[in-house]
Amino acid sequence: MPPKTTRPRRVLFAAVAAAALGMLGLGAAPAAAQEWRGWNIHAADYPNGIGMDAFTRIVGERTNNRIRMRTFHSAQLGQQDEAIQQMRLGTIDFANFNLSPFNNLAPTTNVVTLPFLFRNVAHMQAAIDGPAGEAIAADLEKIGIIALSWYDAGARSIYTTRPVRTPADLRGMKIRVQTSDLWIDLMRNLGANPTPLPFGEVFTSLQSGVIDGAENNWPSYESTRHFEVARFYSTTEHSNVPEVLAVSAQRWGRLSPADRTILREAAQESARIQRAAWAERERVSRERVVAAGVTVIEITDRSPWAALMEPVYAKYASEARLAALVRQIREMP
Ligand code: BDP
Repeated sequence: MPPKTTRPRRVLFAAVAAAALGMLGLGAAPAAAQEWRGWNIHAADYPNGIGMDAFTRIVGERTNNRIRMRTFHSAQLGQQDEAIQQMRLGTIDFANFNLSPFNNLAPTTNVVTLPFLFRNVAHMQAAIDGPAGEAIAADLEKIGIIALSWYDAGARSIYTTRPVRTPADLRGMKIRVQTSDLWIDLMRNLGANPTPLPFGEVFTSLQSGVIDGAENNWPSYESTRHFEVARFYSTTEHSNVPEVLAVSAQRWGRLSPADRTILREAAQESARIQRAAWAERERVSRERVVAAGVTVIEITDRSPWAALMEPVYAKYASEARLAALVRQIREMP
């Protein structure tokens, strides 16, 4: 009979070997079903929630529910900056993020946040589905986030409690921005007083007068009911920053190549669904806020606004790699 100690040691060795193979992504997928937790800042019926629910459904179907995903909508797992930290730690497994809160962490995300860079949605999509997306995915991977596909987020415009027609009207107004240095400088150069705040605090801050306005696309302006307090929407369309559907590198590292392919393909399909839902919701949201009596101030000449953005480009896009990417995006047909 072998000594009693042999067996546990062999079991231990097998467990270590399996873990090592798993870490290398070489082992077979574990038999036990995995439960993945997903983060979404928006409500389930927002285009991004629709896209994420499609993603989790497709992954479940194609893995016979070996990978079971659940999205916690409406920021149930916290605000965006905390969620990014949780993704990096692996306590949140997947998420949809706007790229601006990565500005201070992943340099190339600054490029797609830059004001007045994209000519239109098609230009933004071509950039993010092409060179910009590649560069950003590489940067995000360095901080433990694996980009799988890109969502639309339309054009962002300024909305306020008093009418704003020119940058001069913004002078001294407290305008909420996302937590990003670029956004702070962007708003400061437009003449406003930038106030970084989490998305979930904007409504009460508008109500209590802590801020005089914010900036966002039509669907966010409408779905958050900010339009009930900030009644003037000026179509500055100053930024077209896209969004990412991403997975934590912690999870990704343990997936088999076949499962990675399933997730990538599901994410691409989810982006197509999100983009279609986005185009429709932009139209519907605009109609809803207009019907609710919002004053839309059409900014037809954006050149006085764009002219003020020179220092933002100088500060955030002058490093050779970033400047080259800006040039490449501008030269896209
Ligand atoms: C919305 C984005 C969301 C951001 C939010 C914001 O979809 O991810 O958190 O803007 O301004 O358009 O914070």
